[in-house]
Amino acid sequence: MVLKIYGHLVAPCTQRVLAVAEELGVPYELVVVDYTKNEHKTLEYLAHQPFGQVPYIEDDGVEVFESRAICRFLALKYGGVGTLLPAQSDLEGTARFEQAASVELNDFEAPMGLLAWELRYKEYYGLKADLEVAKEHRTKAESRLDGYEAMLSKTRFLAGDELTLADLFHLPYESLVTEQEFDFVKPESSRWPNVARYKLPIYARLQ
Ligand SMILES: N[C@@H](CCC(=O)N[C@@H](CS)C(=O)NCC(=O)O)C(=O)O
Repeated sequence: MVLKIYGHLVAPCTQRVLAVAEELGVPYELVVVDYTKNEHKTLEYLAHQPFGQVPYIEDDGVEVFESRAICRFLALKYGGVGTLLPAQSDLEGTARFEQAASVELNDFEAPMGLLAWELRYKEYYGLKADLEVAKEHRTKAESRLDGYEAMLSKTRFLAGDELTLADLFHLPYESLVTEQEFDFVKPESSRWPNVARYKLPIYARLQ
């Protein structure tokens, strides 16, 4: 049976899973869970995703929720080991990968998720964006990019010189950083030239 991804196209965590399925070339069906209609809070849905969030997947009888766990599962199952995920025997590669994945979750997703909530998703719930709060999240996100710049001055991608899932995990916020005009469009004039250089091959995957 084809992989089923239960989620919503506008949800960053669903976009993350879709991007990785596309990268691995795995056929899938997107089953739309309309969270603007609270479909993710029904008892039936909660039996699959106990936090009432999207996405979760069902693949040959295996159910997984948490977007990054899903991506790891897909990479393990569909040929991503040795490319998007280091082989288990590669101790240093695994450590570098987990380091990069942790940076994405704690130093990128944390402020960007709050910024996205303020500027994009509040309106789905009939709430108004608070631009002062958004500014604080943006400042925090920018300060984290200084750390990215230091890491990316040493390696081409976050976990080394090859692209991994840790890089792809950043994809859902591409349109937000573009819309917010974060200063990493042109490597030659950016405050973070290595981040600017880094983002190009990753974001090219969205075209
Ligand atoms: N850590 C979870 C987060 C999932 C999550 O927060 N999903 C959001 C959409 S990106 C959601 O369902 N929000 C609606 C809600 O929490 O009610 C993951 O990575 O899958």
